[in-house]
Amino acid sequence: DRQGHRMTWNSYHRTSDIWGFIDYLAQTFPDFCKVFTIGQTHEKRDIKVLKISNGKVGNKAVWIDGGMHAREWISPAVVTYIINQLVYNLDNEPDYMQNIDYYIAPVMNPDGYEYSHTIDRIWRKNRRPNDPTLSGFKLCYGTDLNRNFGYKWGLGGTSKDPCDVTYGGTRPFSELESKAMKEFIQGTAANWKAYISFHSYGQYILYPWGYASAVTTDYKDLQNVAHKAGAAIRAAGGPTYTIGPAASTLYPAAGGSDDWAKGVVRMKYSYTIELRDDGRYGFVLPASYIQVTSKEALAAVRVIVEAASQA
Ligand code: ING
Ligand code: ZN
Repeated sequence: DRQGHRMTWNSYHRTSDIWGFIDYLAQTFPDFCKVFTIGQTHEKRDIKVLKISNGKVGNKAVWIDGGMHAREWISPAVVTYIINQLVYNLDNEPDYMQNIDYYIAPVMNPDGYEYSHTIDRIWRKNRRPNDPTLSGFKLCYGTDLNRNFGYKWGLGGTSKDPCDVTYGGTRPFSELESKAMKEFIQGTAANWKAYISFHSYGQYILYPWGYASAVTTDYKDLQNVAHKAGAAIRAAGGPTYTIGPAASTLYPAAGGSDDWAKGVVRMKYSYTIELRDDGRYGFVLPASYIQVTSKEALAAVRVIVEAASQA
């Protein structure tokens, strides 16, 4: 194909197209883009992170991920759109956007994502088989990666039954995907200032804590930036996103990646953004919404990155 990759933002793409896209960027712009294969899944798929950086010493670092939950297809689509904008249009972005080291993982759960394309459209978890003795000798697959991170793991909103959709795993970072992410983030000498995880659906901007109804000591900063991001989404033509601490705004859920990013890594601006829609289509959002949803998400990212650049 003429572009050297198969990515578009008019349809939902499989993992192979997404890896092909970021591999192409790293090959084409080697001074600016680098792909890290941070691990492999149970089904032996790569887990990849794209670093985008102008190489300036002193850049702050921002992590963005998508596709932690298989069925939330809008998330990898939006994250790849953001990658495309950062690589091809960074000159037209404000200075604070240019002087950042971005680490972007568009598909954190490739086994689940592929399964949702081929077998079960509403699959959420990864695809590792669980120990049947934990569930009355019934063989059930998958751990909820967003319950498997190691900060207040196993508290509210997480199931101990391997057959449930919110099964948190046998221990923190029991899963290859969450472990790969943890080890990469903690093993990279970056000046982490922001964490953004894209999920769907419901149109929320959530910040810690998710494990229980409590707030961080600096929650006012996170709340202010979230409100600015919400205003930027509306200014971009988007709907109103509901803003607040995750547990009290949506529901309690321990072991989330944003709680770990905040509580352990100390990334100051840690958010989970629930993209479109409000429930009309839910997880099965038509691909015709990719571009509008991506534009508003990018507007929110700009606000969070600006805050990160000043943190
Ligand atoms: N929602 C998130 C979930 O993992 C969430 C919401 C995130 C709650 C972080 C608490 C903390 O359940 C979706 N759609 O996955
Ligand atoms: Zn999700």
